Amino acid sequence: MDRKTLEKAISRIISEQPVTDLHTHCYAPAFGDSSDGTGKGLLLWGIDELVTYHYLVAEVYRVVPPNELPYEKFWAMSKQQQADHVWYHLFVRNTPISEACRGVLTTLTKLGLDPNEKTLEPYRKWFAQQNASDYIDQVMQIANVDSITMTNTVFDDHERDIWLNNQAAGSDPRFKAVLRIDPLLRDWPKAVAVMGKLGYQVSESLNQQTIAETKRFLGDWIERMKAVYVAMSLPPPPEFIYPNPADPTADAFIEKCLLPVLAERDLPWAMMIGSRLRVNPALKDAGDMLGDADVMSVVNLCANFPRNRFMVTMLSRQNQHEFCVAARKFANLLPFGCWWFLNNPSLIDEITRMRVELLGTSFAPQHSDARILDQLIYKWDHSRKLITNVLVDKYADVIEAGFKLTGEHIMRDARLLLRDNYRNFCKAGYV
Ligand code: HDL
Ligand code: ZN
Repeated sequence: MDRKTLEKAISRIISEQPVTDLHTHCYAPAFGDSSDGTGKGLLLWGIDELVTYHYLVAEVYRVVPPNELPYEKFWAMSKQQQADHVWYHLFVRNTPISEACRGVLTTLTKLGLDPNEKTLEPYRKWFAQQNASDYIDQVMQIANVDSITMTNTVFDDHERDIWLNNQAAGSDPRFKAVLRIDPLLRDWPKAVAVMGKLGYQVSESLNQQTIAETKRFLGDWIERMKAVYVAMSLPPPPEFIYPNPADPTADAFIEKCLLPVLAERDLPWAMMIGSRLRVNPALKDAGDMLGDADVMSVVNLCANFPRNRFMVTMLSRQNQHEFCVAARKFANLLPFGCWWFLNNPSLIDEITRMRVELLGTSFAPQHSDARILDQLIYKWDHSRKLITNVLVDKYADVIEAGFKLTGEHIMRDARLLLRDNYRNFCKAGYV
């Protein structure tokens, strides 16, 4: 097979393979949406949300610094005014060449719109004619996504109330739920207070009763959400290491509460490690930073808890090689995605190449991390192209080594990489 034929075959197969998006911040319409006028809808979509994505807020503050536009003034603007500010400064006054800007261009183009408008009005007119649920179908079809995995933050009062009061919350077949529980390791006192408010007999000391009641809390919410996995975003050391002699409560929570509940229910723990939150609090969600994770902490967990499964992504480029080698040692470790600040072409290419060379096809190369529904379109368009480029080179290498590659091989690998490695690792959630 000559290289041109190979490239065309791989590109077609990768674009035709539906992807199961294993980590997003998108929500089903039952959670309310940004067009419903309440200002509390959790499903964000449309041009004003797309253009005020927190990545773009960070970037617009690089060209219009806070001494020109104080943060509080920006946050006091309406969503439309914020979007107009971002559009002018990042897409008109400057070239929209960053990955987050390029993403908006790709999304608009694939929706059949011209991304060269000088104002957002033409886009607002188009989006005003869409409705949330139909638009979800349209976006999933363009992005070729067969299932969207949510991030359901049980410690967020507004979202928790929706789960407790709205039967429809978990019923949209296009979405799967994930129990997201960061405070249980990042802010134990807050987690105890919330569980106590919900009627669980817990205290800050992790005694037998607190262990039992915390396990009941986890079980109840896994059940209520039909969670396909349980997730946490975790800080770099010294805050998160395992074991952590400086924080016996954290170790006890992991060993006596979380991992036993997950093993009983045969669900993975998704650990997203390296997020250093709010280094610039005035930027809100745009104010987070990264730090190197401690890979040996993941090794210790995989080795000490062979009945548990760990889906892991690390935020620092520095961790990626050691992390890949760790995955070679433990079948209960599934590396996934090029997360957040790694979700850029140069790094996706480097990391995916490294993973294929060390892990073959036994990993999940990407998730979208989409916060705004429309982003599914660009995040998957860009990543499919990058995964294709890596596979073209790697398949060409094995053909040169004498392997007789066929279309069936490529289709099998595409299905594993974009869908089944993740679904098979979750098991129960995708039977
Ligand atoms: O904690 C997470 O899941 C991260 O993905 C954060 O939501 C982050 O702010 C983000 O949106 N990354 O893309
Ligand atoms: Zn995320």
